[in-house]
Amino acid sequence: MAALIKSLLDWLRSLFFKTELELTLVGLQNSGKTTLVNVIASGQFSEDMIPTVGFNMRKVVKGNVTMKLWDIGGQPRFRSMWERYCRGVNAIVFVLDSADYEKLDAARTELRSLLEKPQLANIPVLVLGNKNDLEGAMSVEKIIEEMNLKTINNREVSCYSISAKKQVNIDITLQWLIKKGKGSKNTI
Ligand SMILES: Nc1nc2c(ncn2[C@@H]2O[C@H](COP(=O)(O)OP(=O)(O)OP(=O)(O)O)[C@@H](O)[C@H]2O)c(=O)[nH]1
Ligand SMILES: [Mg+2]
Repeated sequence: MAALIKSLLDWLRSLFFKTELELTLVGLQNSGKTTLVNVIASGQFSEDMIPTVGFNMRKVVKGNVTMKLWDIGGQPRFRSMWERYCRGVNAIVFVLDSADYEKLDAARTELRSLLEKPQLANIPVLVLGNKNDLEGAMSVEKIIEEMNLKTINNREVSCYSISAKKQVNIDITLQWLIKKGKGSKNTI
């Protein structure tokens, strides 16, 4: 009964309240950031992707939720831009290719140096181990260990294993993200 009342209240609230949130996707090149944005925006997966030059901004409206997604290029020459685009957002999404062991060291270093920036203090971080459809992809536990996520403090950190290609765990990813917009940026 309590669950029923809660879902009824959530539904009523959704009629009156709009959630706006601003998110930035970072992570090394080829990890699947643009693919994920496309999947969130339109459910479309494409094998033939062009590396992002600079950044893209996509505005996505899902029901009463409006998301502004900043998708930044992951090649080394664009990484110095990451911090600027992460300032003031509701959450930072760090996308990792969970089957690419060769780039793991670089991914760990880049995440660490980004989170050291004083301007980004306290912004929640969601680490997404993408491409879990590939053989040998790391589990969430392995990603937490390899990316030293337990040593990150003073901010909320979560980690999911996803596949943008097969649309695995995109729902829980969106739920997590949408919650970050609640409270701070709700408008009637
Ligand atoms: N198997 C598999 N391939 C994926 C998945 N997500 C993305 N890819 C592929 O990974 C490649 C790179 O994807 P992009 O979305 O361009 O990667 P990106 O992180 O935006 O790369 P940059 O823009 O260079 O930073 C493409 O060939 C995608 O089709 C996934 O979940 N599984
Ligand atoms: Mg891209």
